[in-house]
Amino acid sequence: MINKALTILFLGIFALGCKEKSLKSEKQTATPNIIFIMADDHAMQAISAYGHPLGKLVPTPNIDRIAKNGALFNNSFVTNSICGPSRAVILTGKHSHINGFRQNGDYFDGSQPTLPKMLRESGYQTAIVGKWHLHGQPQGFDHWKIIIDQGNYYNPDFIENGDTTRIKGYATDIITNDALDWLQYKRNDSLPFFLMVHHKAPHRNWMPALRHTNKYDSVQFPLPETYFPKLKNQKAAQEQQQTVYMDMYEGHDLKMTKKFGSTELAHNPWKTDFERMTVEQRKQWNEAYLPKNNALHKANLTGKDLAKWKGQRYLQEYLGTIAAVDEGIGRVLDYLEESGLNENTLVVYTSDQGFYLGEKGWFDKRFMYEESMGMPLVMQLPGTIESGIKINALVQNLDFAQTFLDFANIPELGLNMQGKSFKSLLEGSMTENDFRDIVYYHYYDYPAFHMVKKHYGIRTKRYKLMHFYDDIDTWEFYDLKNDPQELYNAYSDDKYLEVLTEMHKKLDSVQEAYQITVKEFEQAPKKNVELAKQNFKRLRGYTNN
Ligand code: SGN
Ligand code: CA
Repeated sequence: MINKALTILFLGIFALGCKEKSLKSEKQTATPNIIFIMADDHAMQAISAYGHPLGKLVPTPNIDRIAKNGALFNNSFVTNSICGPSRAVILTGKHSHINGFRQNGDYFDGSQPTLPKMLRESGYQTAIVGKWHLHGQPQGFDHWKIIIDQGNYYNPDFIENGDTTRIKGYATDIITNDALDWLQYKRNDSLPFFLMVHHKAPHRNWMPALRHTNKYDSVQFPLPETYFPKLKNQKAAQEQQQTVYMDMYEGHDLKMTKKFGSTELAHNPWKTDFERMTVEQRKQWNEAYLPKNNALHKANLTGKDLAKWKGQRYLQEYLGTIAAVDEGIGRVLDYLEESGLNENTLVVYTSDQGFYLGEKGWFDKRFMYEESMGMPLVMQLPGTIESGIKINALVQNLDFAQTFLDFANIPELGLNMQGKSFKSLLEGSMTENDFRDIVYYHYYDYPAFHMVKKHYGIRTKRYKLMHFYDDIDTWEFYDLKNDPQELYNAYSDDKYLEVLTEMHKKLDSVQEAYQITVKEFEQAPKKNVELAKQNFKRLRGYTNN
């Protein structure tokens, strides 16, 4: 009798669950929903769909799934390769000097018009979960739950509508859970939605989930040919402080320990997530790292061998951290497919900028060189975007807002923005050559971490012109066809005189079109160079000099 009652109850609950699901799948809206998933510092080289040898070694099946279902962009670029500024450009569709957020630490003026506000006013439900990094509270969102500043990987604090709570678990998983929770239970399913899912991962100091801490221990990664570069005529590149074997903190970043048998980290100037971990989490972490760190102590590496080892450890940590991002994307895609939402949802995956995985010996971003100016970008919308297409047109994060407004059938709201909708490229109604032939870039965050000097420049399909204007006043010019690794600064090469003259003209006209005035170069607050240098001390280690 009791058994029968339980069975009926169970079937009832099951039926209710199914009913809710089928109800949701019936509610398709005329304008597509938009899910914008963005990681922090995810390099294209680390995504298998891009075909780079590294990506092929450590597949990202779920990001690739989006590329297979839809489009992969080969030439997607950031306007200013640093976190907060990239996010501000995405929200406003305006360059940093217009939206006012030029460098990390600036304050985002949330009262200005933004993409989420426009979508919301036009009937979309809007939400953001994860990294914000613009200071101040998000505006224009019906729901927001964000990590504080850079946040933490383990047991991070989240602010939800003003209240701060520490949530036990791993940041990437929590952010994925929050996104799914909002999609499944919290949104009003009679409205189209715009959901931004902003992962913290794989930002420095690259802490993989406990289930992934040993994932790549036995993989031998190919280090880039340029891992030990001999740089010439590239003054800013020669003076940066983001070289893996010179500038990474051995404890904090590489999780190296002080001595054999110890779990105490080597150089570790800041608080780590270890202090936030539970006893059990810490135990599992130590079990994963102690044997591999002991092996390093035993090997007693020095010089170039140690530098190479650091490159391997960096990639193990970085790629291990990405594994959970890819799994999370898989969970979101599965839910969309199961619920039927898939048919009418534009799914976007990107990163706030690119990243160096040992090219030129580096980590981090900031430079206008290809690895950090490039952004991975894949998008799917069944029925609208043909599956498996590759787009080579020059697009930028500056274009996202207008593209999404276009998909939402309100392109007129983007009239004051500075990008261009690339919806027609996705639909196949515009050819690449008709889209755009120059992109503009401007980086301001100097002096700061990694000491990359301020610069601006333009990139066409083949050439790149850069000006480090503030400190060293140096020009660089690259022919990307003949020198894809950007090692030969051809600015003084007579062979390019004609092209260079053209490039200078283009640069002037682009700066004029984007309303960049001479005053702009004095705008960014001048910080104290000496102080910044002191804050970022170089470490011992292998040097190229
Ligand atoms: C932190 C990092 C830097 C990084 C900046 C900006 N150091 O300061 O390496 O360049 O963030 O990154 S860390 O050891 O504290 O992580 S950004 O993606 O937020 O712009
Ligand atoms: Ca970033």
